[in-house]
This record gives sequence, C-alpha cells and structure tokens, in this order.
Amino acid sequence: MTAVEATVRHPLDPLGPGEIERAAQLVLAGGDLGTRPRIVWVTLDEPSKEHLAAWAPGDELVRRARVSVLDRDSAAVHEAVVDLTAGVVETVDAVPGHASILFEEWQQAARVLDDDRVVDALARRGVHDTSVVEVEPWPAGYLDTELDRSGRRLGRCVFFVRAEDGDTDWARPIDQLVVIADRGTGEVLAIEEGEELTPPDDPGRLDPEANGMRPDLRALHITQPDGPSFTLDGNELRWQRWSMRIGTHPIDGLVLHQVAYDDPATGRTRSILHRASLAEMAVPYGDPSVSNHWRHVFDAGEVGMGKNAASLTLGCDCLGEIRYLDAHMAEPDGTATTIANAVCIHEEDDGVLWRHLDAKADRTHVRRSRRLQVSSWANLGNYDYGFYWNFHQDGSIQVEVKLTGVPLAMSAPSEPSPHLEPIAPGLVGPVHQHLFCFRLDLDVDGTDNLVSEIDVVTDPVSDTNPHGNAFAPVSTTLRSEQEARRSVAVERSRRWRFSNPSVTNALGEPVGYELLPTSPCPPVLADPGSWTAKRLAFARHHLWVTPYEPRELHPAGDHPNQSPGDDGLVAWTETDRSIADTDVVAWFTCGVTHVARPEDWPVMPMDRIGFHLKPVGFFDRNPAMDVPPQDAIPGQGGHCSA
Ligand SMILES: [Cu+2]
Repeated sequence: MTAVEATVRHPLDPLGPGEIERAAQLVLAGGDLGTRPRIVWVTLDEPSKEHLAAWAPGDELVRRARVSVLDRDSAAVHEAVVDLTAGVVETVDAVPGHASILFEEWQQAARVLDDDRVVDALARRGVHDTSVVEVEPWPAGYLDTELDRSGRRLGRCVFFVRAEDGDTDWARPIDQLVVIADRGTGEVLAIEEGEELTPPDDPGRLDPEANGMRPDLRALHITQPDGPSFTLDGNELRWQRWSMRIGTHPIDGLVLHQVAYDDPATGRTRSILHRASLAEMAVPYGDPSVSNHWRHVFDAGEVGMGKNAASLTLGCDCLGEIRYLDAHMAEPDGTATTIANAVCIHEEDDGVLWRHLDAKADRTHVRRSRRLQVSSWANLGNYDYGFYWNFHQDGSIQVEVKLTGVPLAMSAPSEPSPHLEPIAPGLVGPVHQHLFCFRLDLDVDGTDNLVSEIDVVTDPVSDTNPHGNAFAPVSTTLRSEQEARRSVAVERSRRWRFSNPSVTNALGEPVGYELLPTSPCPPVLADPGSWTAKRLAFARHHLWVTPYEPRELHPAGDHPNQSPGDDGLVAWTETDRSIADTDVVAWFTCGVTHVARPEDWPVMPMDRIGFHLKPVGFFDRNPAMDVPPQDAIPGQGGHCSA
C-alpha cells in the first residue's frame, strides 16, 4: 500500500479508502485502547492555512489522519493523529466524553427484548409478539441523573411495531415506554413508563401499491447535450468564475473548502470561504411526556451526517447532467466503506437573473440565471435531510436545508395535550424544532476580517425628520466573542457583514460579504435552565463569531453524546477572545419550528430553510452584467437576443 493514494492530488482531498484503512490499522496496532476497541471515525487532519498557502501542485503531499476509537467495554474514547506519509502514529490521547453511536450498537439494541420486564411492558400495551417489534436506541441526552453521571454508555430505547416489509418503521409507536440500556452490554438499567397505549393499526406505507398513482404526468427531461458548464477535476470544482474544493467528513457530511471567485475586474482569485459545512444540528422536542422530555438528538455529533450520507440515484435524487463524488468512511473494524454518489453536483436553470424593459427603445433586456448546486443527503432515522449549496452568477451563495421523512409520531393519549398535534387517526405529532448550525470560516479577500451587525432602524421624528419617514442602516462593529452572540431581528432587517478593511472597492469602501437569515426561526425554545437548552447552547443565539482555531469544528464539541453541554462554543467563548481584524469563524443557526400537521403523514413533503451569503461592495457593480443573453449561448436557441 502506498502512503498516498493515486486519487489524492491536493492536501485537502478527503482520505481515500486505503488511507482510512492504513490510519485505522496503525492506531489499532499501537494497542492501549481498551479491551474492545472499535473505530468511530477516521478523517483528514486538515492542513493549516499556512501549509496550503505554501503548497503548489507537484509538491509533496503530507497526509495526516485523525482517528477516533471507542472501547466498547469501558466506553473510553481515544483520539489519535497519524502521519500517513511517514506511517507513524504521532499522538494518542484519552479524550473526555462519549463517542458518537456506532451502527453495530444500533443493531444490537434488540437485546433489550430479552428482558422480561420489557416483554411485560410491551404485553401490557397489547404487543405479545416481539418478533414484530423494532427497537430504536436513541441518543440518551443528559439529565444529570446517577445513570448519566455513571460514565456508562447509554441508549434510550423506544419501540415500534413493524409487522411486514414495506411498513414504515415509525408508523406504529408503542408509546410512553422508554428503556434505558447500556449500549455496551444491552443490560436494561431503567424503564420509564407513562400511559399504556396500544399502537395504531395503519402501517403508514409509502409505496405506490398502497398509495395509488395519479395518471396525468408526462415525461420531463433535462438535457445538456454539450455537457455542463462546470469542470470537476478530482475534487476541484470550477464554474462561472467560482472555484472550490469538495470534501466529506464523517460528522459534518459535505464540506466545501477554498471557495473563491476569479474576478476579471481585479484580475485576482478572491477568497470568500476557507471552509464551510454543517457543523451540528439538533431536534429538541417540546412535549414533556415520558416519550419525549429527553429527546433532542444531535444528528451530526451523536450520529454522523457523513457516516449516514445517502447514496444518490440519477433520475431520482438528481435530474439532468450530474457529476457525483463518493464518500469513504471507516467501519468499526477499521475497514473502509464507500458511499457511492454521496455528493451531487449539477448546474440548473434558475429563472430570471435580471431583466429590464427599455420602453422607449422597445427592447427588453433579459438574462436567465444558472446556478451551480452542490448537495448531499443524509438519512437520520425517521428524517431525511438535504444540504444544498447554491452558487449564483451574481456572486451570492444560497444555502438551503431540505427536510423530509417521517415525522415522529405517538399514539394519541387519552387526555389531549397542547404539545401534541393530531396528524392521523390515533396518531399525534409532538411539536419540535430542527436547528442547523453551520460553521463558516469566512476569508473575505484575505484571512483578516471585521464583523459588524447592520440594523435598519427608524429615525425619531425631529427637526430633520419632520415627516417621520426616515430610517437608516446602523452598523455596529462586533469586537469580541461575547459581543458577537447575536440573534436574528426581522423587525430591524438585521444582517451581519464580514468585511476586509485592508481591501477597498472602487467606491473606497471595505469589500465584504453579508450573512442574511432567510427563514426566521427562534433560538432553542426549551427553558434556559433545562438540560435541553444547556446542551443546545449553540442554538441559544443565531450567530456566534470566534477567532479561527482549526480544532474548533463542532459547536457542541467533538463528543456531544451524553454531554452536559459544557463543551463547544459556550466553553470556547468564555474568555471572550477578540474577533476584531483577525481570522474569524462565523457559526450560524437556522431552523424551523415544526408544528406537525396531517399533510406531514405518512411522509412529510419537503420543507426548506436556509440563509444567504451576499456580496456587499465585494464587487464594484453587478458582476453578472456579462452573462450572455440566451441567443448568444452556443446551441441554446430562443428568441431573446439583446
Ligand atoms: Cu420535524
């Protein structure tokens, strides 16, 4: 096995399968990791910005891996850094906290059905045949109980009836029954019960055999006979002056690096983002019952967005002229597995880019917009999440999260509850939030940026504003981490600007990009004193800004599983580091408060949320003025010449 895989051409390329296996084997061979060590993840130890700035194609590739190992017997976690080029393990450290959940732990959860107390509890709810029972060992959360403090690796198991293949896993909940089990041994440690409810009968099938098919759709094909306008060279993507590198990470899923714009006006390749990804997400439930009071799964840090990336299918998940990238992940035994077609890249028509009628000349100027879409999906239990990074010809980036899948449902209790909405006969859906925290390492035209908050505020009526019509943007520089814990304010059109005071545009102003919330969602709604809110500290503010620190990648820490919420942004920002004129990282949380409805059953139609990154003075004028009219695009045709 060679030290560097043939497919690896750049220091930021994600680890190939050979590199993953080599790193895992080196770490496991080193020993001292416990009696039952299992690999949790292996990922690229990303090179520093200094290394990347000095590196040129053809230079030696120094490849390092980070490896997380769980001892299934003691629950101890170790993290190692491996120099793959030299073939040596550089460091192995015991780290506090609980590793994220392994597939094998998920699969072994059915062991709790061997416990008579569980069998009895199921029987009291009318379920006598455990062969039709599905066990879901959810992340346990943290409630500061003796069990939580015991250091044991816990799962909170919930139960469903799934009688036949094709029945939806979550359609027939066996409710108000939660079994706390040791993930390592399967031992049942506690049983929490509420009202004994029998599961509903409807299997919630999604197949056309159960749902019928409307007859009147005709074929719709998207073709690009001359190929797409982008190029994908290894992991480097180029399109319409944009360039970036595409990668994947076991926790984050899709990761973009070195997002830049080739600007003909300045003749420079201008950096915008050094690294951008989803960094954490959580789904806190608002129902105080036994079934849900503890439930707020961190789908990235506790489960793994990359490890659960979906393998996408041409014509189904993606339509048109698609290019795909695979993702490589580590199995617990250190072998590598490949998720084929984990990242989808395509170009699509995006309606009108700009238009104007020149009435006197009787001439309409119209340009159609194309956008480049880089996307991936993850299957996380009952939900499916899509992450779409859209790049536009006007220099803007639109990030969209798509949510679908089966909402969490419960058997309707005998007493109505304000926390539960009826969604199907005998079924209710608890109110909940989906909160997505993105880590944006902005390098706007260079690494050192200044962050300001722009509010548009109403002027008081005065001698200079006698009609009371005046309002104006007011900018406040955010100079430290604690000053930069901010919330969305729709009533003030609040946005945040990341500017580079050392680079000015033609108007003499610092160049910048603005982060604009596009789907207002409140921060975490759980009581601030609750363990839910403590563990979701990152979601108590929409925006946080920290000075660049390459190891600070996840806002609830690298190991949020069963944590009391003492790691991540809340801990890092304690010392209130300066964020003025330095390399900064923005953490932005967007989300949706999901009040379940009948139309969400048996599967939820797509919901969309997200945010915009928009150039503000980054360019001297509309950078999309030179987009050709349709008639001028070879092979396009049409009747809209300018
Ligand atoms: Cu939801």
